[in-house]
Amino acid sequence: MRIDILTLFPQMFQSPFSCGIFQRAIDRKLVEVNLHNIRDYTHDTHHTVDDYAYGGGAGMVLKPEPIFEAVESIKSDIKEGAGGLPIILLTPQGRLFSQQMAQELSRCKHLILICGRYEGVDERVCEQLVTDEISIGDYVLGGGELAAMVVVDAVVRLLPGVLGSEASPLDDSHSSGLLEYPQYTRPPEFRGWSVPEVLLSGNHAQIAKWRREQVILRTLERRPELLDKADLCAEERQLVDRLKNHLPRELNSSHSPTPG
Ligand code: 6GU
Repeated sequence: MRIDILTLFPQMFQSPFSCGIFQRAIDRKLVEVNLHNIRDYTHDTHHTVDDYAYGGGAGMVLKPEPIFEAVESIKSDIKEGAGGLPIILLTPQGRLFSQQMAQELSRCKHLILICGRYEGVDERVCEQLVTDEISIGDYVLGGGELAAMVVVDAVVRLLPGVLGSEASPLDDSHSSGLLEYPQYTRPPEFRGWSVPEVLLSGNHAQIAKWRREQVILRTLERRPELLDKADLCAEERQLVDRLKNHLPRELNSSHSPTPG
C-alpha cells in the first residue's frame, strides 16, 4: 500500500513511523509512506498556506490552491486512474472512524490523507477534491496530524504480513463488534490475586465458553450499545437478556455508583 500524507508539519510523523510494527512494515516494503509539506506547493514569496475567512470571524482558513496542487502532483505520479483512490480529509466534521472503515481502507492500493489545520479548510477542497472526511472522535484536536496517524496505524496493522502470524486482526476488539475477553499471564498468583481457575484447567471447551461469556459481559457493562449490532447466536442473546434482567444494579454500580 502507498500512503501520501499532506500536512503543514511533516516532522510530527517521524517518530510514530520509525517504531515497532510500523518500521517493520516499511522495511518489508508492505507500506510506503510519503510525506508532503503543503507549504512546498505555494508559489508566493511568503509561502502562504492560509488566509482570513470570507464573512469574518476568528481564525485562518487553509487556502485551496496548494492542497489541490499537492494532490494533483501525487496523482500525476501514479499510473492508476482517478477511480478508487480515496482522498481523505481529517477533520472533526468527518464521519466517525471505525474498525470497519479501517478494514475497507486496508483493501486500497493507495490512500491520500490531508491533515486539516487552523480553523478549517476552504470548503471547495471538501466539495471538489476529497472523497471522504474522517473524524476520530467527538473532541477537537489542534490539527488532523494525530488523527492521520491513528488512521494509518489502524489500517497498516491490517495489511497482510504486517502482524506476526500468531496475532490475527480478526481476534481484535471491535472486529467482531464486541470487546475482548480479559487476558492473564504468569504468575498464577500475584500479590494474592489469582488467575481465574478455568484458565489453568487445560479444558479448552470450558476456556472458550468462559471467554465468550466474558466478551458478552464486558461489552454489556462497558459498551452496551455495541451489543445491539453484534453477531450473537440465540443462546448468547438469551444470556444478554438474563444478565440485563438479573444484574441491572451490579452492572450500573460498577461504573456509575449511585449514592445511598
Ligand atoms: Cl480528524 N481533526 C481534528 N482537528 N480534530 C479531531 C479530529 C480530526 N478527529 C477528532 N477530533
